[in-house]
Amino acid sequence: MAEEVLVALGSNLGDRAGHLLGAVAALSRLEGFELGALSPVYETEPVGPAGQPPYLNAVLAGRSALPPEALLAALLEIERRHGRTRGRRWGPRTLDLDLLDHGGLVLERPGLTLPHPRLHERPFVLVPLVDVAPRWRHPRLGRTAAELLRGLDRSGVRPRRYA
Ligand code: A4P
Ligand code: MG
Repeated sequence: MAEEVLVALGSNLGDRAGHLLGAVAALSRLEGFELGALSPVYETEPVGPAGQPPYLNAVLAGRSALPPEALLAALLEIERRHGRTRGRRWGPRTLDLDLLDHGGLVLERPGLTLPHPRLHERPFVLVPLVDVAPRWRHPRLGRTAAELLRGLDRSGVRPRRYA
């Protein structure tokens, strides 16, 4: 049975929008995955080591017949095809795909923690999460993304405007 899943997308190197859209296209072709809503793309100040370029971030909702480990393996493979190399923790990257939630599962295994362990403290994840899943609740904390955002500084997360 397919589960509702949420995937966070981030890029701060190269053709950032191209990497995000390439990931969405790759997921649309993934057997056992059905594309749902895609949030707007936000330009966000980097969290982590100083001196990195700004990120583009978005969140994608979908349904997955793949178990969480298999979906994560597919996400890592898509990252790899987009030239992702693993350097510094939280360092710059062409494409970062994080599995935020998989059907409300709570688990901690080597290589996979669900829900994503840092999502509740990151405005660059929570702002687009409100867009695609306003009724979603954090499986451990029981709060919606909008509730989790209260008290966090979201000034570093800006919708891209071209006017
Ligand atoms: N892993 C475990 N659980 C998960 C999960 N739920 N989803 C493991 C995805 N991966 C999960 O990740 C390291 C390992 O985490 C993976 O191999 C997987 O087995 P990684 O992507 O190689 O390392 P990372 O991304 O450098 O570290 P980490 O801790 O995942 O960083 P984050 O939390 O992803 O943060 N600032 C802005 N503005 N926007 C961003 O998108 N991203 C980061 C990275 C830092 N600063 C940012 C942004
Ligand atoms: Mg990651």
